[in-house]
Amino acid sequence: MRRDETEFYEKLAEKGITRRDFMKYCGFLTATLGLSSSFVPKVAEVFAAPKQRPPVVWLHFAECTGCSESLLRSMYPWIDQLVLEILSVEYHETIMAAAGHQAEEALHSAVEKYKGKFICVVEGAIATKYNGAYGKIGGRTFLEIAKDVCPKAKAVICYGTCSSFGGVQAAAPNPGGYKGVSEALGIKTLNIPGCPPNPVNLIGTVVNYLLLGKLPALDDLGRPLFAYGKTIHDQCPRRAHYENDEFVEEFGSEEAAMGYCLYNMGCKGPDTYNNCPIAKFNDGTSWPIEAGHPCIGCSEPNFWDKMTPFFEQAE
Ligand code: FSX
Ligand code: SF4
Ligand code: F3S
Repeated sequence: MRRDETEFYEKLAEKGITRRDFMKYCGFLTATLGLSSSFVPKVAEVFAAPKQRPPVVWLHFAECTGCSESLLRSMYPWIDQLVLEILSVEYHETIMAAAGHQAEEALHSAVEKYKGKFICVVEGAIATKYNGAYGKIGGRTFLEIAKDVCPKAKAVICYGTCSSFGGVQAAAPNPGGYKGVSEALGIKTLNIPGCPPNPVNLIGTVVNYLLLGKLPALDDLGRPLFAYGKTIHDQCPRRAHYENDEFVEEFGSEEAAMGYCLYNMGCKGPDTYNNCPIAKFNDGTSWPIEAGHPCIGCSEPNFWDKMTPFFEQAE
């Protein structure tokens, strides 16, 4: 084992994480990426013996910060360690110590130093009406900051529905003219929607990039196909209750088995592309439909307008 790899496993051990736990996570990540299990050791190596750590500038615009929280807290308590192992986060308002002018300076110098090389991760939507007056940081509008930073990045990853498609602040009547980054700037972005998105899909995207040297294949809305290639309904275990004869028999009739499905409660699973049934949240504990709540379509464009009322089906 290489020395840096030994150090990596020692660091994990200090956090109470065994090599076995780590390999289990790598297996989960490999399966999420749609790669065969022979890739598990290679995925582990991306973390344990990184050959490169791409610099990252992480921007926040109009949002609730649930996206960062989902990444840094809820899943595996040590996921933050893994993220910092493979990425060199140069600027991130939520986790950095700098504030005020110091923070502005940190952003400016990171962008100049890594021009053309850094990955820009964006959370939150951009106000476009009235020259972007609805959202400012340090006297500059979100629009000005995004126009300055995003074109200098090697790739722009929109993490969450807000930066991908506009999200809650773009809901009608949308007085600030909020838009997702791609639409606001007229650039191509890689989108990882969800409100919040699932951290495994961001980590999977980065691991794909480090392992295979390219970003994953995307659909026409810029979403990685490994995560957004199927609808929630395509993968929903509640379907089994009315599509499997044994369950139907157990329930007494197909109609009774259908009652287990949340469609009549307004479930938007048939119109929503995401991998929640497989990836789940909170260390694989559960996800909305498993917990008894219909899918509200939180990863689809304009879901606040298109998917409401959440608890009714459209006529
Ligand atoms: Fe939006 Fe994220 Fe929902 Fe919140 O940054 S996707 S409101 S979980 O925080 O952008
Ligand atoms: Fe489809 Fe929703 Fe019913 Fe699951 S609960 S089978 S996603 S309609
Ligand atoms: Fe969102 Fe539906 Fe998944 S509400 S979290 S896309 S189950």
